[in-house]
This record gives sequence, structure tokens and C-alpha cells, in this order.
Amino acid sequence: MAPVATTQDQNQTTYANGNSVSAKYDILEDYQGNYRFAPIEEAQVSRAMIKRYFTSMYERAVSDVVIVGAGSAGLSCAYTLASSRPDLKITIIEANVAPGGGAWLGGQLMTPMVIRKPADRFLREIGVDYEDEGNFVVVKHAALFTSTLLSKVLAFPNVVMMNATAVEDLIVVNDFEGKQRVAGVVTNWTLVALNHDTQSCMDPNTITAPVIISATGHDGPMGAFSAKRLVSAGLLKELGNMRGLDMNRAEPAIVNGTREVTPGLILTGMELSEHDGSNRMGPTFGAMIGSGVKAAKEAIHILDV
Ligand code: 48N
Repeated sequence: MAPVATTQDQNQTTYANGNSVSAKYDILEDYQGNYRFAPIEEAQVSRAMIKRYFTSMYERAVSDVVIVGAGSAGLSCAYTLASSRPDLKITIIEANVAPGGGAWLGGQLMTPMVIRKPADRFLREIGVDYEDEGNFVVVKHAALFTSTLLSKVLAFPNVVMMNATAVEDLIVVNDFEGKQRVAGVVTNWTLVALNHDTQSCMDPNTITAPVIISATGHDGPMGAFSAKRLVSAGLLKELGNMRGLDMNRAEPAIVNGTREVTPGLILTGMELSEHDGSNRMGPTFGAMIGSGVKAAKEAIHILDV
């Protein structure tokens, strides 16, 4: 156990082992060789992480909603769901170490992010400034949008995000009518999921939930994961495959097409373009926001029926 403070006055804290740290944060004094941290033992750091992470894994083994993918659609969905239903246990599974998907940049590695009206409403909701260009707005850096949204999502007490964790299969069960229903996800550490052909038998874990929202995008090592799994699991005849770029057709198609594509599974964002065969929109992100918001409303409808 780390030594407990024995005396605390307005200038410094002294510990039973004689260590003392300046309680008053005097930058001059502290940066002249006197800077001190409160003492700690290595096991305290390990146990602080282990206790919290594995407690949340234990508790979220049964969630109310699992969102697969923390890109702009998944995060917009998570924000809408968590803010409107604080009673729901929302668990986000993100394969990358860094959440955010393709929303850290605008297009062709340029940083400004274009969002067509009326999706600018969401920017005002989460407090992101933008320049108004008439029919669309421009956020000065895509990372301003994504980091703001990510920080708000993670601040909700009912949201748990497990990044560097991949969904590598779906749980599919027969419901009481004998119909196949998606009832959860099969997970593994991403580094394990990407290395099943280098080691044998690294079995996964599971999270069950009545609603799964898949927002795995259209590209990347696991893009359109759930849509592709529906085909290989015999729940979908074939993929529609994303069509060529047409901003004016693509964005309304994605938002209006956001839905429960098979019992228990909602698709949102660009994963839907692979499922439905809708156009891509390129470097404009309003549909990701609109689709994420709609996916949240669809999930609430399913849960409340
Ligand atoms: O950003 P993405 O890829 O996906 P969306 O749908 O949130 O946003 C798409 C958007 O960025 C565009 O593609 C823009 C609008 N361009 C369109 C165009 O025409 O080019 O995020 C998906 C996230 C990523 O962070 C992945 O790491 C993650 O999903 N992911 C997974 N996480 C867990 N398990 C998996 N199997 C998995 N697969 C992907």
C-alpha cells in the first residue's frame, strides 16, 4: 500500500515514510529540482486499470445495445442514444486503437470537413464551430468534430467503449417464432482477430444484446464486416456493393435507408452502401451524422416495442 499522507498544510503534504510533496503548485519552486509526485506502487497502477476494465467487461457481457465501429456514424449514433436514453447500457466495440474511423480528415488528406445542411444542426448540438457556406458548412479541421464528438460520447456514464477490440462474428439465434435473429457479437482483441492464420485456436469472447448497430464503414481491414457476415452466414443473398460517387443521391439514400436489415441488426453509415448498393458520397459527412441519429431512433423503437 502506498504511504498515506500524515500531515497536510497549505504548503506541503508529508508522508509517513518522510516523503513530502509541495501541495501548493508553485511552478518556479517545483521546476527548480523540487518537483515531487505523491508516491505510488507499480501494482497500484496495474490494479487501477485491471479492476476497472475487467469489471466493465464483466458488466457489459450483457448490454442493451452494442455499436460496432466508432466512426462518424457509430459515434453520432452513440451520442444520440446515450443522450436520449441514459437507462440503456451502450457498449461500443472499435477495432482500431484510435476510434474515429475515417473522420479525422476531410478528403485526400485535407483537413477541413464539409457537412451539408441540415446536418449542421448536430454540430450546434455538440458545440462544434463552423463556417457557413450557404447549403453546407465547413468545420476547420475534421479532428475538431471527431474529437469533440468522441469526448462527449465517452463522458456519458452509460457508455463503455472497448477499442483495439474487434467484432469477429455475430451471435445468431432462433427467436420464439423460429426466425433467425442477431442477438450479440463475438469479440476478440483486434491483434488476435488479425492473426488467426498465424496461431491456431485463439477463441473469442461474446457480448449479448437485443440490438446490434453495425457501423463498420466501407473500407479498411474489416470494412462492412456485418454486411459481409450476413452473406457468408446465409442471412443475405449477396451484397449490393457500393456504387460510384454521386453526392446528391448518396447522402439521402444512406440516411433514409438506415434500418434494421435483419432482426436484431441495424446498419448505419457507409456499411449500408455495401449492403444496399447505394452510391458513395466522397468527402462530405452529413449523411454519417443523419444515419447515426436515425440508427439510434430505430434502436429505441425496437427496444420499446
Ligand atoms: O469512418 P468509418 O469507416 O465508417 P462510417 O460509416 O462511420 O463513416 C464513413 C465515412 O468516414 C466515409 O467513408 C466518408 C463519408 N466517405 C465516403 C466515401 O464515399 O468515400 O468507421 C468505421 C469504424 C472504423 O473505426 C473501424 O476501425 C471500425 O468501424 N470497424 C470495426 N470495429 C470493430 N469490429 C469490426 N469488425 C470492425 N470493422 C470496422
